[in-house]
Amino acid sequence: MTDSPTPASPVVDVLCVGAGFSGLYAAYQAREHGWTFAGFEAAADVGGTWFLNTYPGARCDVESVYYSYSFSEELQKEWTWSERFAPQEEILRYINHVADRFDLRRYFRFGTKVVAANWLPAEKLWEVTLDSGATRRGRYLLAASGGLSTPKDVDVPGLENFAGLTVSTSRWNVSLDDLAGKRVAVIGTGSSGVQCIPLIAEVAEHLTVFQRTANYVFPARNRPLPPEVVDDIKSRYPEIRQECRYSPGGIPDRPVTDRAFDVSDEERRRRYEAAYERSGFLGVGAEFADLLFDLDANQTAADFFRGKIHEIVHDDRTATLLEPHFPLGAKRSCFGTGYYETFNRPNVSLVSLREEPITTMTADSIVTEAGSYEVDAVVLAIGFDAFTGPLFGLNVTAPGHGRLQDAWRDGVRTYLGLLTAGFPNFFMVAGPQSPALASNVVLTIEQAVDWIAGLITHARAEGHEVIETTTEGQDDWVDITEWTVNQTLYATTDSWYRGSNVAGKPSTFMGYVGGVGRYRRICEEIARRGYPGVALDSSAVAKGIGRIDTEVDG
Ligand code: NA7
Repeated sequence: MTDSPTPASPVVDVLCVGAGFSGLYAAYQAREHGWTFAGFEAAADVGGTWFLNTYPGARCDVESVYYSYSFSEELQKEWTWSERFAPQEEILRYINHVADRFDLRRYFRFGTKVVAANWLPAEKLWEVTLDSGATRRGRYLLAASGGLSTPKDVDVPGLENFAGLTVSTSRWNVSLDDLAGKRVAVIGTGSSGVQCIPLIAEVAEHLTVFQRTANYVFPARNRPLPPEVVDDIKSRYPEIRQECRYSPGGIPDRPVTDRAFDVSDEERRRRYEAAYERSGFLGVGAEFADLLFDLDANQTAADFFRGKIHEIVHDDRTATLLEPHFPLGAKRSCFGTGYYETFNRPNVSLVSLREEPITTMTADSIVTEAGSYEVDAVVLAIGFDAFTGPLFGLNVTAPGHGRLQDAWRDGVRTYLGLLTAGFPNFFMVAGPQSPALASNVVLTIEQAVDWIAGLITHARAEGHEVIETTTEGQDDWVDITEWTVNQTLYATTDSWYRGSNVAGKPSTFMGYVGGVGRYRRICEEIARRGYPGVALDSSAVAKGIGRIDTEVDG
């Protein structure tokens, strides 16, 4: 494997965008397969989302012992996570450790943005254009650009009038001290807002939280990991990882078969209390088998949760405004530390943008339909242009199909979330319509890279240069993802899962929610059958995917 172009061999096997969890593992696998690899990363170093999201309190919501690579037994033995949910700094340290441990940094050029990618049909090559104007060519193009890496365009009215400090959680470039003693506004109450709000409240003179949609914020119950727990997990890692790979969410499952109304009100309440104490993705929202499928069942969990807010928050009106009003779990729940308790502080107030939308801002205030709030600093925690934002930013273009954003004008269309019709030899790692959004994404990334490497190996072994999905194969996968999500309450709720957080974005559900294990079995079966729905040099074993078991893993 070579790490940089030479005049004699300018074409690499794999061109890759991004040096986060996906890109690093892709570089590792490329080397294992003996393929040349050239990676490009816009940021100054490895880490992807964990390099950029450095806001106070940034922390993963998947437990650290699972949110980590499983490909190397030595790596999982030697790395020790310190807390149940790892903070951003520790995850970034881990990613740096992996890059050094496996000597992967050398395959990437940092501070280098890919601004265009063009398929050259005659040469059967991709050519990427870098922000320097230079170009590179390669046989396969891998988008390892992440799902939540492109911030949503700022759509807060009048922000350009504001003269104070403005900072975004997704591009944090100040210190908490810069907010000390100031009147601070936080706009947005998704995971990012929920994590930074309690810490900002501790230093601000006054914090005003501007909430549009109240979310479910479970107590994370983060804690240090005792050495004996870590030792036990390390001694069983291979079996734990195997269980995760075939689980619904990519973390060890806690199977339940009974439904919410199978038990008495008292029993249900007792079970929710225990689940609330346990917390995590296998907490209240996973306590009964029908909670994500049946609105009435879900309502019992949502009611329980709303009661908890009122137990914590002293002011009744504030507690009522904090109540979420969509099915629990239908968009990603948040896990916070002291979130609702923060609203009991005398220096914190809540503004509901449902009651009083922002109309504009002045040099020193946020003006709503009901009044004006003087602030010195505004923290934007307004989220991301999920999945398609990073992909469209690459301006991936294939003759006859235009740019990816043209091909997906009416919505995302993929084959397994990994390929898309009309764009040969182009692969997405943990892309839209993969299980990425509803999974422990590190596992999903490993599985995607492994499957793509398997397909490339298969094609090369058969002497084929061009790999693409058929339209029929892609249509089948889109049908499967839509059928799957329509079984669930995910289909009922607006969120970045559906693209509804970005104005004008077509509403397509961005993930496959049938379960990580189910998806893996589907991918394995497709590979075993010789890749139906994939054409190699224009010939396919079957144009469509064919019959496949698509039940939803609960
Ligand atoms: P999210 O979850 O998309 O949250 C963004 C929040 O910002 C959410 O409360 C939005 O309200 C709010 N928002 C967005 N635009 C505006 C405007 N213009 N005015 C007021 N409020 C606004 O992003 P996060 O970064 O918190 O989390 C993303 C993922 O990262 C998370 O799911 C985890 O997987 C990790 P809305 O709900 O749209 O009404």
